[in-house]
Amino acid sequence: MQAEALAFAPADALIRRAAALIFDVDGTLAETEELHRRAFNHAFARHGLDWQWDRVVYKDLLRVTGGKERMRTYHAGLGIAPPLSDADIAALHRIKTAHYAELVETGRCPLRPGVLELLAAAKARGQRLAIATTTSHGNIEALLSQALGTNWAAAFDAIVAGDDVRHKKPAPDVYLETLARLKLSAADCVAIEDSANGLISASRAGIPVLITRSMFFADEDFSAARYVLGDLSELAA
Ligand code: XBP
Ligand code: MG
Repeated sequence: MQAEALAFAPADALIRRAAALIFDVDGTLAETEELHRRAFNHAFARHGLDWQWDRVVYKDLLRVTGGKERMRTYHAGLGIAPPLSDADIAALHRIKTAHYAELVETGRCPLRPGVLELLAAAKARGQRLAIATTTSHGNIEALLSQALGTNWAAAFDAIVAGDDVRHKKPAPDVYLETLARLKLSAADCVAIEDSANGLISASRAGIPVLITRSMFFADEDFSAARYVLGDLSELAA
């Protein structure tokens, strides 16, 4: 076996012996955050706000999970006006989500390298698949119906989104709910993530984590993860 393959052999073993693979969505299945960022800016312009989140600002704001929470945090940081009402935030998020779906539906957000192959290999091994994400069911549908076809959900035994739980990542809620729906113990699963918040969330649920570095989190400290890969194509074919 080549030296680089040996370097990932343990990651392969962790993946292959899991009863279930639990996938994060944004940044893990696909590099969606750049489209989210553009969708936020579209919503701000449509709402008459002169906010424009460039990649530097957005990278910092990604420490806040949840689009609505992210906008509220940004506005609070401006400290220049009364806080946006919940109705304003909800209206902005509806515009943003609709535009995000349009961007995804143009096919501009393919699955990351190795994702399709791992999904197929896991199914072939009889492993179960699940999703544990902060984003909404609508955003998951837009992305995966485009990438996997309209029947994409049939491949997953549990799909838990941000609005299904009280507390978003880094709280463990979304992973605990996924384990409950799978009726599996944390040690029998592997979480595949791309962010520090996702790593903390899955770790608090007791689930071993494999990180794939994504566009906005390329330089994060993932020392608490079991393994860190560039992307899933580094796993054995
Ligand atoms: C990433 C998030 C989401 C997205 C934006 O979720 O934190 O908030 O950035 O989507 P994950 P929404 O990595 O857990 O998939 O605007 O729908 O929140
Ligand atoms: Mg993510």
